[in-house]
Amino acid sequence: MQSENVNMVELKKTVCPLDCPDSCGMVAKVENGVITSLNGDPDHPYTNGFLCRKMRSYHQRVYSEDRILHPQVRVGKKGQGQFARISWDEALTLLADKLSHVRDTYGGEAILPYQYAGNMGHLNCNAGHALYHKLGTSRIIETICSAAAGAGWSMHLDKVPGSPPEVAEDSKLIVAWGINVKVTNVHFWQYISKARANGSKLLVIDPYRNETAQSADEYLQVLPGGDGALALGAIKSLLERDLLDQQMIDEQTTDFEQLAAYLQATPWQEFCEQSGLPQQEIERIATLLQDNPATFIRIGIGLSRNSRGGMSVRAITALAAALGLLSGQPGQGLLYSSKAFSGDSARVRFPELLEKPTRFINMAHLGHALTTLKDPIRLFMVYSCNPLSVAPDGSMVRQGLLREDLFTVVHEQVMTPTARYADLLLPATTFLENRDLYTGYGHFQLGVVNPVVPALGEAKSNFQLFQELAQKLRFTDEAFLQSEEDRLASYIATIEGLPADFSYQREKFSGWITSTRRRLGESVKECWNYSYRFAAAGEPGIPSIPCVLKAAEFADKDLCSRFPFALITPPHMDLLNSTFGERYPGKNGEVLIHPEDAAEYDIKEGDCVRLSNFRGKAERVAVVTDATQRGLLVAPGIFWQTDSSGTGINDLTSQKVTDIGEGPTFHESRVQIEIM
Ligand SMILES: Nc1nc2c(c(=O)[nH]1)N[C@H]1C(S)=C(S)[C@@H](COP(=O)(O)OP(=O)(O)OC[C@H]3O[C@@H](n4cnc5c(=O)[nH]c(N)nc54)[C@H](O)[C@@H]3O)O[C@H]1N2
Ligand SMILES: Nc1nc2c(c(=O)[nH]1)N[C@H]1C(S)=C(S)[C@@H](COP(=O)(O)OP(=O)(O)OC[C@H]3O[C@@H](n4cnc5c(=O)[nH]c(N)nc54)[C@H](O)[C@@H]3O)O[C@H]1N2
Ligand code: SF4
Ligand SMILES: [Mo]
Repeated sequence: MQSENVNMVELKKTVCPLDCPDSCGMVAKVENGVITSLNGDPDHPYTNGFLCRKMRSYHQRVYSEDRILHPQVRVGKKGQGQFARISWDEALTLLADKLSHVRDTYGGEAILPYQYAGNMGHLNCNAGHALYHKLGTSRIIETICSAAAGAGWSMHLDKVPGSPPEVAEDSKLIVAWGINVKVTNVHFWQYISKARANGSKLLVIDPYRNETAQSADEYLQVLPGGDGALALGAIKSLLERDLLDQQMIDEQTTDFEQLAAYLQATPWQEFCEQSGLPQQEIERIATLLQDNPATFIRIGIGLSRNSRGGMSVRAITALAAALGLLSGQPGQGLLYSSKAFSGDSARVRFPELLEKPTRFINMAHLGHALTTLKDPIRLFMVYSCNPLSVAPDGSMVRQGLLREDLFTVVHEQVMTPTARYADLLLPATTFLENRDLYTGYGHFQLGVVNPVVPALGEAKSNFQLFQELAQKLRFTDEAFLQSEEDRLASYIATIEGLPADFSYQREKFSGWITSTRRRLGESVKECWNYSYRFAAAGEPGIPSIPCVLKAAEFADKDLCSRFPFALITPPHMDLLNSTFGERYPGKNGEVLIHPEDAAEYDIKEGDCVRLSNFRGKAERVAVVTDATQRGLLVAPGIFWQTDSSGTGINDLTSQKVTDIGEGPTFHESRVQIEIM
């Protein structure tokens, strides 16, 4: 911490807590106890002084009238958002009684905790698990974001960390594959810029010409879900032309011959049909990659949010391995997630408190869990998450939240669409009021921060809430007696990736720790003693080698004839998933439609349109553009459900899951479109 005038103005360091690969270092200016500005930390090696525009004004959110600052109980009908203030003691007593009652009457599994990464701090993100384990609640499988991509990566690369992003600075070709760097990973752009200043090219592979593609040297328009076919087609092309380095493959990988046999035996037609690209185009991309040994592939999570998502990631890692991009030469890289640090999650989640195993519920199946699940959920407890907006099949989630026999608890900062359905609403702190530990998944830095300002109103951090609730329930296990410092110290002691001389001392710690798991100038084989495996033993029914798959909902003839458009729902520049939705009241967002489709449906730029399918409907404003392809609608951003429409984009998405990892398929819905 630096100080200019100790009593009046302070500059305090913190870290952005949002679910974003950049995990920025920030500097908050505090004047007379009030935060007056937020900037990127110039000392942070990845942030380099720059913050995205969403976060530069976050302090306004902290002090805004939208903040929930006191515990409240519902007084109106479910979903109306009418509440009456109560004290914390009343709130904790009510909640402790409800939890005990539900557990004693229906069993612990009738309680469903639901949290995600509204706050990525290790302390607060995992704050509820100890209590849930102790109560024997149902447990969620945390699939909603990267389960498919993660499963795809680990099938072939196990725990191998991604390449450091700064390696891309020396690349000659950077591939942004299913990632909208300019929107979702803005700090990676600095390396792209530097590389391009030295003659490097940027290739974007995406179903629509997103913000990043518009600034790229080359854009390749793939069919949604067609990436596996493209990546495998590229290997096939190199194989057929005998352009692969067999010696490198023998030294650094295993089982290539199995993949080669499959590729040789499979006709080109399959690769072309599924990717939507002619053979010559796939061959041209293969040649481009082969001609640029210094290639860095940045894999996004976007390409994994469909029925073939895990396979797409698998196939791209296979292409990278076949090209020798795991060799560690300058500019060579493959990054999906940095996996820079890994700690023992038991130190923050305490699975040992669970007396006997309890049922798991996939986050993607929330609609089902709240409506038709046998042995129903009676108490639903949400924190760091806005499931009514972000979970797939939103109309089923809403039906569940309307159940009179469901008691819903929401711990929130602002009145989200989910919070409006709470029976008990609890005020949450923001990261600027918290102490926590953050590690990024797009870079290799770790930071521990103190609160920048004290908690506003009666807001409590997740950690504080659950510790106090445990006290109310008279739980005396060590986990519930720990202070923030106890838990942080216990967890940090298990983190891999910290320098050997690192010591955690609360008062002295500030700044950034760079992971020792950063691979520079070494191959994956040399660094991790790991050979890339082209064939991996997966679950039953999962092919061991990457292969071409056909789509599920997108190719369902029954659905295609009723719902002629494919829909993908990628992120928006000004939102972070649904966070910041309160800044855009009444806004439904836009939908991109190709000019020829628009002409056929007589849709003009700016028309209000209704997208619908058998799950539900959502309203958007039409943008007529050839940035998208024929037959594909693109609806960026999870804007909050508006009072007028009552629905959001996830009313259209399905509870179907990905090929591996059980992830949601946010980018694979069939819909129809009409003018309103
Ligand atoms: N501004 C902003 N930043 C964010 C977020 C946000 O909401 N807003 N969300 C954050 C979170 S939680 C996450 S997980 C990350 C996600 O960020 P990304 O990894 O970028 O993933 P997505 O955002 O789902 O989609 C990125 C791109 O994938 C494309 N895509 C969709 N389907 C396919 C496909 O089948 N193939 C290919 N090649 N491309 C496809 C989309 O069109 C989009 O351009 O971003 C984080 N950062
Ligand atoms: N259609 C579609 N749906 C998607 C996606 C998509 O691309 N398309 N992306 C998916 C992805 S990748 C993700 S990760 C999920 C994310 O979904 P969520 O995890 O729900 O993330 P957010 O929408 O950012 O909402 C987080 C909420 O937590 C609150 N919050 C923040 N910090 C704290 C805290 O410390 N304590 C408490 N109690 N609350 C806090 C915020 O105010 C905010 O309302 O959405 C998924 N949904
Ligand atoms: S949302 Fe991402 S880019 Fe923006 S400040 Fe946070 S970590 Fe940085
Ligand atoms: Mo995510």
